[in-house]
Amino acid sequence: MGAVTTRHSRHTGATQPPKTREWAAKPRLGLAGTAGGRTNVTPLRATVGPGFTINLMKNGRRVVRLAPGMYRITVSDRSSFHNFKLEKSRGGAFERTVTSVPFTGTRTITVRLTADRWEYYCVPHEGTMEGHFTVGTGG
Ligand SMILES: [Cu+2]
Repeated sequence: MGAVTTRHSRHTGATQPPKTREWAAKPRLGLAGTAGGRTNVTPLRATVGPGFTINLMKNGRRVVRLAPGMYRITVSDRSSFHNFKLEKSRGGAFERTVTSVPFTGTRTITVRLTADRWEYYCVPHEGTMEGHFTVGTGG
């Protein structure tokens, strides 16, 4: 996470020939979740129930803002009368019902979160069981 710097500041002596193909040749496309050709997947944890609660957490804190990228969301559904749905609420179309209402247990999805507004909610109780977060750079 954090800023990716492409500056080179290694000067460890004159014994090695200069590399000809380096970062400078790579266009920065702003692709989320990739840095140096590797894809980082950030784990998130979601809970729904017991009671009328729904949460999405990163490192134990409720998610308010995330950087664009790949995320692995583990949903712990602790109620047979709630479910968990993730949806992009602005800036694109995405809908994924991660757990069904009767289901209890754990489901994991891997998803690319792109910039703008997202929400998660329990379908039968949308309005009282929902959360929002923003995906974006900076801030
Ligand atoms: Cu519910």
